[in-house]
Amino acid sequence: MAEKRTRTVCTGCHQRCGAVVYSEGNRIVRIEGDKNSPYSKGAFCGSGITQRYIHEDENRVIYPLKRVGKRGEGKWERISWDEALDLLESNTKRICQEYGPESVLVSQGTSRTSNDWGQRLKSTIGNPGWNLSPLHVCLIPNIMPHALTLGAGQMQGADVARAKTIVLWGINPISILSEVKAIQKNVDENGAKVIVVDPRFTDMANTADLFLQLRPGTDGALLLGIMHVIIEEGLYDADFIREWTYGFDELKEMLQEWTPEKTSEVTWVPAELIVEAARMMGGEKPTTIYPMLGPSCMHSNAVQSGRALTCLTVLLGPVDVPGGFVYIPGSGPVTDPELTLIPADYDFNAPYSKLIGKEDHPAFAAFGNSNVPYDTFEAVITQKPWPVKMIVFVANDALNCYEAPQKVAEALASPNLEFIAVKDFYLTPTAQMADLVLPSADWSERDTVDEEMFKGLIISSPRAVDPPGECWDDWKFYLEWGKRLNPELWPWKDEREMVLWRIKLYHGIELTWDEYVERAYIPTPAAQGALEFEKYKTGKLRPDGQPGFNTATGKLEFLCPVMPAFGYEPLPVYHEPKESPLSAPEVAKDYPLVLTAGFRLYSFFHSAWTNVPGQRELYPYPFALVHPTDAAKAGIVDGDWMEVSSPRGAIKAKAKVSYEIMEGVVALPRPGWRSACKELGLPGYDWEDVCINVLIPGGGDTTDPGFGTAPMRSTLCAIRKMEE
Ligand SMILES: Nc1nc2c(c(=O)[nH]1)N[C@H]1C(S)=C(S)[C@@H](COP(=O)(O)OP(=O)(O)OC[C@H]3O[C@@H](n4cnc5c(=O)[nH]c(N)nc54)[C@H](O)[C@@H]3O)O[C@H]1N2
Ligand SMILES: Nc1nc2c(c(=O)[nH]1)N[C@H]1C(S)=C(S)[C@@H](COP(=O)(O)OP(=O)(O)OC[C@H]3O[C@@H](n4cnc5c(=O)[nH]c(N)nc54)[C@H](O)[C@@H]3O)O[C@H]1N2
Ligand code: SF4
Ligand SMILES: [Mo]
Repeated sequence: MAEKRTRTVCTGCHQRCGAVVYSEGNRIVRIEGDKNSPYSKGAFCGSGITQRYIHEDENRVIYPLKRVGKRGEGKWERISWDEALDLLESNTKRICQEYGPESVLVSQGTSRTSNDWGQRLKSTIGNPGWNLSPLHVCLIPNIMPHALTLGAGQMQGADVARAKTIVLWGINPISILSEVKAIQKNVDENGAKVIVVDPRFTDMANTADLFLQLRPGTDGALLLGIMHVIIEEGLYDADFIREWTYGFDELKEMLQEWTPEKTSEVTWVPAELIVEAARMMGGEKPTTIYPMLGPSCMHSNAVQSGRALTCLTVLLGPVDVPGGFVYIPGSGPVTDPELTLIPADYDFNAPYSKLIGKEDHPAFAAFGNSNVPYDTFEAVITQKPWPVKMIVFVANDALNCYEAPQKVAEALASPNLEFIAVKDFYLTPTAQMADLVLPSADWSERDTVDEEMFKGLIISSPRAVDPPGECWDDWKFYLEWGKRLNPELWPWKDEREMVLWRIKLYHGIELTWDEYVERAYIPTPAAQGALEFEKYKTGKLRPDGQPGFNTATGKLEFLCPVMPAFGYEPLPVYHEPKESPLSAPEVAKDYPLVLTAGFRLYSFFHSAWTNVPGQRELYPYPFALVHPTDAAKAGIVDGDWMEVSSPRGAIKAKAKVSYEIMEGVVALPRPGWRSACKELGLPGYDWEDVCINVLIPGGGDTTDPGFGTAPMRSTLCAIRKMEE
């Protein structure tokens, strides 16, 4: 049989590596990295290669399944897509009519396949926005401070390839593999310095010039301490600060108390390292800071830590220079109103916007455009502020994703929730609670790709093989569901038409399908724009075309006058995490260790792929990183099963006793080890037994005030050896 070669894109994670898939008939025989990909340049990882396995995995759901027994009982009947769409259509229409569109929610996990088409579907229902998603903990708490301090609606803007000093702040090299290459090249060729700030000894810490190991959740304090030294030692550009920033004197005043000694007490970072870090950052400039989830996404003080981080970026300015913080117009999620059907002036905090939790967490409504997850699951149970009657989960294993899964489980089991659909590859813990399960095509089996806008390039992603059974692309699913609700809003014949229409809409480029596939990596106008610098001098950062920044004052804001509207101080004030040895000494008596839950592993994407032998081999069991001193105190040795508990509950994990984590801290990795791996004879585990979020509080005053961010990376826990 002739071998077919297809160049496409792996969407196994957000890297979007170029892939070359070789197939025979409908079987994948091997996969290679695409050397022509401008990002991955031929690199490819084990997770991407799992595609071969997933394509043929007999445990996949490959037909629509309807529940026939009681909810959660595991009795299913195969139905046709037509019947599945009938069920979706009738429930959507009935519930919208009886209770209003705000009673129908669509939930998505991390950005996977169809952010914008999902938005269009929600607008079609009449309930616009992201609806339900983990955006309260995933990177949007980074975007808000960037937008407010810097006037840049970006996650970050680190030009790591040209910086002289690179600060990797709470970022896992796993999540930025292609940029790691650029960093290494910069280090090797230009002698760039690297500073790593993380409670965990990451792979980049290994070769860094300076490694600051801090107590989780104290990033805000460390940032203030570093800024204190920078100002004290005059390591900033006074002209730039005078001309382009707002509130410097107030910041300076506030920083007075943040001496290296005080900062050290709070953060557990030695005072001399704080001084050294400040000198290194303020010395060889441009310095660029690259943050991810660590500092400002999963703490009760997340947003103010993010504010402090962006203030340090400003203090290390000028910004928008090669090697510094760079403004990339047009980057970020795709929100074109013509596609999402959300009007450009739609205000998610206005009375007409029906978002659960927005009164308590107005910043999340404004920047996350979503219902607050915990409050939403609670609303299912209490039916307040209004009943939630239907949730469709697309690429989201809610029981393994959100804080306090105990509450999620209660909601999913509640008869108040009249209809649950899950679209996934597998019968996940969440899918097992569904009324309808919908089979899904993975990247080698579909013609669509999302997120190309993030990279400023159009990347074509044709299918290499056909999906098994009746697995549908998520785009096709939205198209067919949308047609049932309002065909005028969904005029396309198929996904390919949607792809081409979208490219024309965003980029003004008209292509045929063959051209699109053939040209592969197509530069967009936005990609050209990224090469310009100091755009604030030429009015290119503001909608009114005036010089300055797109902030309330037109300047970079150390003092941010908009913050109080969201319930925060205008300066980046440090607040202790709400459950820490300092803020909750009573709790700390029983739970003396600080817990950070969720760092990424190479072989798994969130809860997925613990069934795949090549991936599971690397991390066969749920585990926790424990410092040797803490392990010894608890009589635990490497490989012991432990109970890790918090005031919310307990899970089990094997001890990985290692200096990788700092003393006094326990770190749990993200996956839930939910699936058995039959080839290796390794079990799957119930979420009640191993899901890290069992330990995390939800709702009430446990979260970041304006944002509703759950403190997944800074609470308290205890460890105890378990008998096998
Ligand atoms: N404690 C703690 N909790 C966390 C985190 C943490 O660090 N700590 N991280 C949080 C973050 S940042 C995020 S983004 C969330 C992510 O949470 P989720 O997005 O829910 O996690 P995943 O397991 O990636 O995805 C859910 C499901 O999508 C399925 N899937 C994969 N690709 C596709 C596809 O193309 N189509 C369809 N239909 N299904 C697909 C997978 O099989 C999986 O079951 O978790 C959050 N939860
Ligand atoms: N292989 C793989 N890749 C992934 C994912 C995956 O599940 N698997 N998930 C994807 C998703 S949705 C996201 S959002 C990104 C996340 O990407 P990252 O944020 O880069 O990855 P994490 O490992 O979640 O967290 C980054 C670092 O934060 C550290 N950390 C923990 N607590 C603290 C703290 O209090 N302060 C500081 N400064 N650091 C802390 C952790 O030790 C970790 O090294 O990864 C994406 N890429
Ligand atoms: S899973 Fe691996 S190969 Fe696929 S995009 Fe991510 S890093 Fe690239
Ligand atoms: Mo995420």
